[in-house]
Amino acid sequence: MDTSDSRLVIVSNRLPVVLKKEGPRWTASSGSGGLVTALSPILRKRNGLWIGWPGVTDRAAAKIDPVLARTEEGFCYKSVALTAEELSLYYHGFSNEVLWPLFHDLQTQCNFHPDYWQAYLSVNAKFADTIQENIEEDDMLWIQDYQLMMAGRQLRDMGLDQEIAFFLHIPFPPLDLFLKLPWRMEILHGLLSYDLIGFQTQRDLHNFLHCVRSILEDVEIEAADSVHTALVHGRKVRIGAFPISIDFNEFAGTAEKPQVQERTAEIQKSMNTERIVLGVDRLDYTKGIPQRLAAFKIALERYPELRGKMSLVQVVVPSREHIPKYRQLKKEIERLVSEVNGRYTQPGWVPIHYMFRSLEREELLAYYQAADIALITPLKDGMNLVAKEYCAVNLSETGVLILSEFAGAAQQLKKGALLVNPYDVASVAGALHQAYEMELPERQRRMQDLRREIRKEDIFVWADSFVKALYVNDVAESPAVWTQDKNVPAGERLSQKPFQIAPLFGPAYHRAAQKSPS
Ligand code: GDG
Repeated sequence: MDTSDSRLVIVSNRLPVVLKKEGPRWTASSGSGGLVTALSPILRKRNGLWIGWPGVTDRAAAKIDPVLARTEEGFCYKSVALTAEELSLYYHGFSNEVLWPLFHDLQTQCNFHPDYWQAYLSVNAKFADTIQENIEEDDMLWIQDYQLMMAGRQLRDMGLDQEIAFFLHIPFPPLDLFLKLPWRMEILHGLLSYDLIGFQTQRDLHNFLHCVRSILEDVEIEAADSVHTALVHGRKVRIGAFPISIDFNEFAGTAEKPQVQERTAEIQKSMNTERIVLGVDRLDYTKGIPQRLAAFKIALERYPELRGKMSLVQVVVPSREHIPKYRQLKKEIERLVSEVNGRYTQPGWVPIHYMFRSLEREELLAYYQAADIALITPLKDGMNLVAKEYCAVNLSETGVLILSEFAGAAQQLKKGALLVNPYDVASVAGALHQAYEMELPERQRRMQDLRREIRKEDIFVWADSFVKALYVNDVAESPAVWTQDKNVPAGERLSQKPFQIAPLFGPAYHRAAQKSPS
C-alpha cells in the first residue's frame, strides 16, 4: 500500500491547545510542548487531525469544536468531551493513581480502586467512538500514552482493522511490579491490539517483552536487531524502542537571542555564587526532589569548600495539586528547603533558591544557560526532556549534566553525563563535588558529546522513524530506533530465536481469566 499521502491522525488524552474564556467567548491558541512541535510539520504535510480532550469538562466542551476549527495550524482538532466524573475516575484515578505510580516502580503509591478500571475502559471506549466517527479508510492512526492503552482494543472490537500505532511516554515496569496490576492481562492484550508499539528505551521494551512472554499464552516473539515482532493469533505486532527528543536547533537558536543572553547574565550576577546548580521538574514524586535536596545538604555538610560557592536553583512547576500526595510532597520540599537555608545561609549567599511556578519559556532557557551544573535525578522517568534541553541550550559547552541512571535519557547520554543513583544521596553529593571540581577540558569534552548526540537524534528524527516503522518492517537504518548494543555480552542480549520461556500461568488460569467479567 502506498501510504505516503495518507492522513495522519494523532490521539492523545489532552489536545495541545490552550483554551481561554474571555467574557462569553472561548479562544484557542496552540500549545507549545515537544510533541506538538514535532508532530505539527508532519500533521500539516499529511492534512492531519488531532483528537483529544480539550481541557474543559462537558458543558463547555459542546462549544469548543467551532473554536478549535478557528486555530490556524494547518491541521484540524476534534475534541472528546469528558464529564467531571469521568475525568476524576479515568484520569486522576486509573491513569494517575494506578498506572503512573506502578509504571514508575512506586507500587506503594498505587490506589487499585476497582471503579477506576471501569471508568478507564469506558473513557477509552469514548475515545474509540470519536476516532471511529472521524477516521477515513487510509488514515494512519497514532495513539499516545498510558491514558489510552485500551483504545486500540476497543477499536478492534468495533471492527476497525487498519494499522494503529501506539507510543508509551512513561516507562514500562519490570515483571514483578507489573504482576501487581489486577488488570495485567487486559492491559497486555490491549497493547497487543496495536500494530506498532513504541517504547522510550530498550529497558522498557525488554520489560514489556518479558511480561508478554511470562503472562500470555500463544504469543510468539521474534527478536530482531531493531524492531521485534510478536505473533498474536496470526497478527503481526511490531515492537520497538524510539527515544523521544527535542527540537535541538530551536532550543539552541532561542538561547542565542539577545534578550535570553541578557537575562542569563542577570541571573548569574544576581545569584552571587561561583557555581549555579539547576533542578527543573513538575511537582511529582517520581522526580526525586526531596532526595535531591537531601543530597545537596550532604554536599554542603561533607565539602565545606562548597559553602558560599555553590547554590541550587530548584524550579518546581505546579502539577496535580488536588491529589493529597502531591500537596504533601510540596510541603516536604518546602520543609527541606527551609531546613538547608536556615542552616547554611550566609550574608550575600543563599544555598537554595526555590521557585514554585511555571516560568515563561525564554526565562526557563535563561536559567538553563545560567546553570553550571544541571542536577536531574528522577527516581524513574520515561525519558526526561529537561536533561536534553539543558544541553541544547548550553552554548558555551562548559556545563555539567548530573543525571539519574533511571531516567530514560541516561541510555543515550551516559557517555557525557555523570550518572548517579538518585536513592544514593551520598553519591549524588559526591557527584556535585566532582562537577564543581571538574576541569574545563573535561567539561567541554563531555558537553560536546552530549550536544552531538542530542542534535543527531532530534525530535524530527524520532517522529519520522516512528511513522516509517508503522509501514516498513526494517527500520534498522534509522538512527532514532534503538538497536541491540553489540557490546552487550551475548547472554544479556535478546535472543534472535523466538522466546521459549513457559508462561507463569497455565491454561486453566487463562480460561478462568477469559470467563471473568472485566
Ligand atoms: C513525560 C514523561 C518524557 C518544565 N518546567 C517549565 C517548562 N517545562 C517543560 C520542559 C520540558 C517539559 O516541561 C517536561 O518534560 P519532561 O520530559 O522532563 O517530563 P514530563 O512532563 O514528566 O513528561 C517524560 C516526556 O513525557 C516526553 O515523552 O520525557 O519521561 O514523564 O519540555 O521544558 N516549560 C516552561 N516553564 C517551566 O517552568 N515553559
